[in-house]
Amino acid sequence: MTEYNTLTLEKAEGIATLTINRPKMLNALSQEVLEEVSVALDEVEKDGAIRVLIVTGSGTKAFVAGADIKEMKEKNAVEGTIFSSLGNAVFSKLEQLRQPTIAAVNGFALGGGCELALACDIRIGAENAKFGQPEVGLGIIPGFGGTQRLPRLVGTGKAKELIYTGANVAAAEAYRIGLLNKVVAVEDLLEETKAMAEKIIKNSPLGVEGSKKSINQGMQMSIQQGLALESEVFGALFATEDQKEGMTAFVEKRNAQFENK
Ligand code: CO8
Repeated sequence: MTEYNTLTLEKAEGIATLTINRPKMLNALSQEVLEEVSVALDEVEKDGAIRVLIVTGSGTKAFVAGADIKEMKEKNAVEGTIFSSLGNAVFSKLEQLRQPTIAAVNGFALGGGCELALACDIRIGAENAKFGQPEVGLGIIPGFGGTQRLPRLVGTGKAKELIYTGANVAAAEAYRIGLLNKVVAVEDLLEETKAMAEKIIKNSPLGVEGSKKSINQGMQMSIQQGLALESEVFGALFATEDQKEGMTAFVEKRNAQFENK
């Protein structure tokens, strides 16, 4: 198993939990963190026993308080572009991971932290969650996908307001605008996130992964192309044993036993 310096990767009962682990720096994303997240994602992608990935931050104060400003401070234009490209490559890998992903947002999710949560499929926030894209206050713009994923999630007007003002959004408002799927008590965050993961795990892995592929790729296409993709993914599943099992179990009034084939 790979050893990580800046994160932990735990696996239990089909769920992998990736925890960014730099609590003294509020889990800020350095180059090393991004490189280790990339390796951890490869590990999860390849692990046939893992059905859902949870992404969170250590401690209760911060999910991730952004890219590491101290490390970024002296970068020049070329280095800035390289750092942004690294973050975008890693977060795209996360977005396209085979398995569904849930961000468990504990405390501050600012800048690159908000962008990390945006690259996950689903976001559950503790009552102390706070989202924001404060980059314009630092003389930069969001550089790990915020200008692209935030407007796609909450709409262009709201995304522009959040990015231009750099204002923080508390959990209840984040839920209202669709940035959070659910808000839970601080002490229940991981338990509630695991409960959602367990609901997903009860369904056919091929069905869940096919849905993710169809939604993610379809969002990049015209609706007609997206519908054609949906029909293709839908049809391919009729060649699987899990489709036979799922429908037979319904007719026989029993729970399906999916085998991921
Ligand atoms: N980077 C580096 N260190 C950080 C960061 C950060 N993003 N956030 C917090 N820390 C450090 C603090 O410096 C402090 O360290 P020290 O004890 O050595 O002084 C420690 O963490 C604790 O933080 P605070 O003392 O500041 O804690 P407070 O409770 O007073 O405040 C806040 C908490 C409000 C979260 C505050 O820490 C803060 O504002 N942090 C920065 C938030 C921010 O601006 N994030 C956006 C960063 S930019 C970004 O993410 C761009 C992404 C795209 C990059 C593109 C590349 C070109």
